[in-house]
Amino acid sequence: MTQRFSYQLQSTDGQARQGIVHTPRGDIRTPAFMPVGTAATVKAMMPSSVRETGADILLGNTYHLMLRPTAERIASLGGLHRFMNWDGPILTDSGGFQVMSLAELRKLTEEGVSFRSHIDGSRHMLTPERSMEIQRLLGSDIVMCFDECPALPADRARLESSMQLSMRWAQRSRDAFGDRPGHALFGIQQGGDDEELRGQSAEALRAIEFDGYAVGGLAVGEGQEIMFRVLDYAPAMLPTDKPRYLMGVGKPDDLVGAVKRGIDMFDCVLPSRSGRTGQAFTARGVVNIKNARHQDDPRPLEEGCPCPACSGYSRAYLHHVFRAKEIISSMLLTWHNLTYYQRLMADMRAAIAEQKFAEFEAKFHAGRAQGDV
Ligand code: PRF
Ligand code: ZN
Repeated sequence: MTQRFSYQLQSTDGQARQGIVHTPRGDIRTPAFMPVGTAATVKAMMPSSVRETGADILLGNTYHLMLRPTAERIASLGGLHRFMNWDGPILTDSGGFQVMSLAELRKLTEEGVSFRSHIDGSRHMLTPERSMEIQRLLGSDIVMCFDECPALPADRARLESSMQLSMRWAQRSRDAFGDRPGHALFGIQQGGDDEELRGQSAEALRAIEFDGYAVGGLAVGEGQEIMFRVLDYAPAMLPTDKPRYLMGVGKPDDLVGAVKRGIDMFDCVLPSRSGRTGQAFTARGVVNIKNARHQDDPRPLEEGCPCPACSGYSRAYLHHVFRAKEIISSMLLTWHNLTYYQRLMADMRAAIAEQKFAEFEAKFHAGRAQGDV
């Protein structure tokens, strides 16, 4: 039986929304945080462990996987789910954003973007059609449109022509994706920090019709204040009966502010990357485990956290293995950070369901104000 992809809105509190995205590979409880599995792995974690942190869905990257080991190789080995041993839903980003931040000798035309690999210098071309083909070969459950994302600040002319190109590419993505029951295609709103352009972009995407809508083009240098100012109007321009995904965000307080403004899905490398650089997220703020003040501390990283780092080890141990560059340091801190992020999302879902998001938010900020973590 092919279950169709659908979004069920269950409750709202102000602009905040709580619901479920149904997919043939399982439900995604929203607001949802998607750990990043760029190279067919969430670094330092087994897929079963990622699942234990509470993740319902992972993110994969077209750009990295097309270069190594290639989409065709993954397809011939049974697709990305089987390849990386994750049987839940996978969302894949479309590649354009990563080309612009990672690849060399990039050339952008109406057709698409040509570039040289950051791995071996080989030449490649990504177009909306090729991006859809790669994401199909990977077996992605949620496919993202091929788009272009300018860094901020950018002048209006640049934002306008870039947004219009992304909307033409959105139509080409839709045409190339075709009809694939059980698989979803998300449009990506662009327009930078310009309300009128955000409106035009939303209108263009709604006319094409997608299974979900992303807010792209944020967290690209503008800072939280401007990002929140855009999120005060951008999500409401998108359909209420489809999931809304804020791409590449963010810090815990970004997630809370974005959920408050109507966002349902997030992805970010921060919890996993920080786990490898010795930064741990807690309800009272960030703990730098490399700091010498932890070297004799018998307390857990975070009291009450159910993760293996907190239930089995002291801060002194975590400090030691980080300093000694032991592999378990990355494993334990990543596990903790992903657990922290998933508990944050679960707490927000519960607060929205009980119409207590304002209370949740006050408590969230009060915990961080205590400091001294
Ligand atoms: N577009 C795509 N991927 C993205 C972004 C975008 O605008 C961002 C912006 N924060 C992160 N990842 N396709
Ligand atoms: Zn923990």
